[in-house]
Amino acid sequence: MGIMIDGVWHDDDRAMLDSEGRMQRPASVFRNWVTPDGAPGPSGRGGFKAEPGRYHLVVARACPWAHRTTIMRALKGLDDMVGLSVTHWLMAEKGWTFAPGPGVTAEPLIGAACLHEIYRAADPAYTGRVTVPVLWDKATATIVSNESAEIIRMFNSAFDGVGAAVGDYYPQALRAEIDALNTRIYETLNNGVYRAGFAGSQAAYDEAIGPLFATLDWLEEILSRQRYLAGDRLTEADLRLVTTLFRFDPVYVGHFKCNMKRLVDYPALWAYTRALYQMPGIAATTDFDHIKRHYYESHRRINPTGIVPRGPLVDFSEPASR
Ligand SMILES: N[C@@H](CCC(=O)N[C@@H](CS)C(=O)NCC(=O)O)C(=O)O
Repeated sequence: MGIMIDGVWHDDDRAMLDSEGRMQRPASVFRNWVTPDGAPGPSGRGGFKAEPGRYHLVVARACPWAHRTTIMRALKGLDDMVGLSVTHWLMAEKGWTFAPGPGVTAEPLIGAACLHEIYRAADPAYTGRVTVPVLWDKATATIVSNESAEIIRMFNSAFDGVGAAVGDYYPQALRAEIDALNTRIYETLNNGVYRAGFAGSQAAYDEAIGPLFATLDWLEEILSRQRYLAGDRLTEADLRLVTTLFRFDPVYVGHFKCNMKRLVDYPALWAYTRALYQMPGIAATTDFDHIKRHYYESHRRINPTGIVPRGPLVDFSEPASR
């Protein structure tokens, strides 16, 4: 892990820990929005009109935040409209790179070898973390957004007038419910696995692990009586949850010490996860090889040998009758 200061990359392995050993995730910096007519969105500045071929998404297949954006891109039929580059799975001294490897796609925008070059191209004085996902605007050669929660909202509706697939995953009538689900799931689970895994003290780990499994128990209860989190309709809340669930048994149980139970021990959650995995377009966005190798090979502070375990033997294509 590294950080960029005034447009210069520093290979600084300082973990994002506070004085009590708690991981802190800094807020994303580029917060503009693509909108149907280029008007400003809820944050940032305007000028980013939805146009086929204008935008390009940079992701790491390993990253659960980036994974939300590729799932939404697939569900909304944006594959031909928004380009895609995939980084190498290893995040080491140069941060995310485009070093050749299976499943890596080179970056056609500025010919960058490393993701930090794209941040510097967007802002020569950029200071902050260099994270995926990144939504790049080819017309103005800048980053529109590096916040996954907002990129999926743009994809959900901004391109509807220029040929996106039908489907609203953030319907007006369910927004309050989706927002409430997102808040608890983000704090205790999406980010909770990182808070447990990167904890630098027993107290910080203990603080994360209880609420994490309480949320899984709560979700199991919800999903044993209804198909999706907000009822019978697939919403953004499901897409945000499932990228963490895909990684749970392959990575978080072992690497992040989230091992009070496995996902397969939750019958409803496990069937729900498989059902989502098997929806058209979703499996193709999921690369378990990148996922496992990224976490186990990159985080040397918590896995100094870089050894990638062979298991677990879980089968996401096992039929899911729900
Ligand atoms: N809030 C961001 C978080 C993105 C994020 O933290 N991505 C991780 C990968 S899973 C990353 O690129 N980390 C690199 C770093 O922090 O140096 C979002 O949801 O888009």
